[in-house]
Amino acid sequence: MNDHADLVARALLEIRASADLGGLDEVRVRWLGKKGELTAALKSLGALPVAERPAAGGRINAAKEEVQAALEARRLELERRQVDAELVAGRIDVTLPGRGEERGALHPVTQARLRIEALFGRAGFDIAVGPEIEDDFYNFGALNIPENHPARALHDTFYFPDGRLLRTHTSPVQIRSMLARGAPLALIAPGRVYRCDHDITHSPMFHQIEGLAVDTNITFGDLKGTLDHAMKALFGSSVKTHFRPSFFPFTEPSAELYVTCFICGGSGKRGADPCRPCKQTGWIEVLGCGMVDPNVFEFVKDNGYDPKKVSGFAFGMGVDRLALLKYGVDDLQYFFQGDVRFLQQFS
Ligand code: 2NL
Repeated sequence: MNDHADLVARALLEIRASADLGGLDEVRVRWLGKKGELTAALKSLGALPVAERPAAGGRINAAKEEVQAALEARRLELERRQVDAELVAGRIDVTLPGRGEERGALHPVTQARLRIEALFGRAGFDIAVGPEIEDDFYNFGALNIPENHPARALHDTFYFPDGRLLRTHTSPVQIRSMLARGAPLALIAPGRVYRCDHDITHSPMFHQIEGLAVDTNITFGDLKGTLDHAMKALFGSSVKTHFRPSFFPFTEPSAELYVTCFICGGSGKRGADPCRPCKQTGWIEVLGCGMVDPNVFEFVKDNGYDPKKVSGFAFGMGVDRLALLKYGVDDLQYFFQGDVRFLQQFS
């Protein structure tokens, strides 16, 4: 009996001392293998008197089970240690500096949008956003563009089978804002807009910023002063602005805003060559604008926009086109390719 206790104690010592799974397996073979010491002890039972065999056999089996249990526990522990070591060795230190990964930059359209948002923000305009999938009412009806109005054809609208559509401008955001907030209000609505029109200078998705200011006694003079100030902040204090009559269903009167060409400085020439961005006119069209048509207020008048009491100005500009002009990019395609070498030029 002492013999067995001694054997088990020695086996347990060896098991605890084994430092890896290979060493542990050698211990297992030494004690429990075909020629192992405990196996040999079992085999020696035959030499005992028959009466003693069951008791001795039971003791040896108990010893064997104790050693087996210790081997199993040690195996699990060593396996866990091995996994831990592998995790430590393969751990990614996120605080290490990268290996020459190149930095991009904010997309020029994003930079232009942020600048425009900031400058109108300083003038007291809030930023409003809204859904890109719209109902006919918000995109057209409330903007004084009834069904069969020729302006609808110009918008090249993407329709869903259920009659909803991808907004063709961010004006519906302003309609929603007027319905939600009441007057007075001043906000700009930046966002993606969609038109089924795709060629070298048009993308079916582009970016627009519209602006709207409504209060009692807002005048065309407020429109001119605000936009003149905005253009100087955007393109430099030396640009001049110039308004020409235009037409939009949602504004009356309406105008196109031109700024002196910041490529040629208004001369129409670049050295001996004609200036291309302004087509030699010295002026570049940057946005459309006007006084909110009373018919638009009619649709929201229950929320504090009685057309007899309030007036407002509105404007809309294409951010992609402005960014092309401002940063002197000669091909719209670059804006949609995500090439980091292109973006790096704007960091
Ligand atoms: C353009 C012209 C414009 C507006 C957008 C607007 C919005 C409301 C009411 C009245 Cl809610 N007008 N927006 C007004 C004039 C022009 O955009 O050429 N955009 C690229």
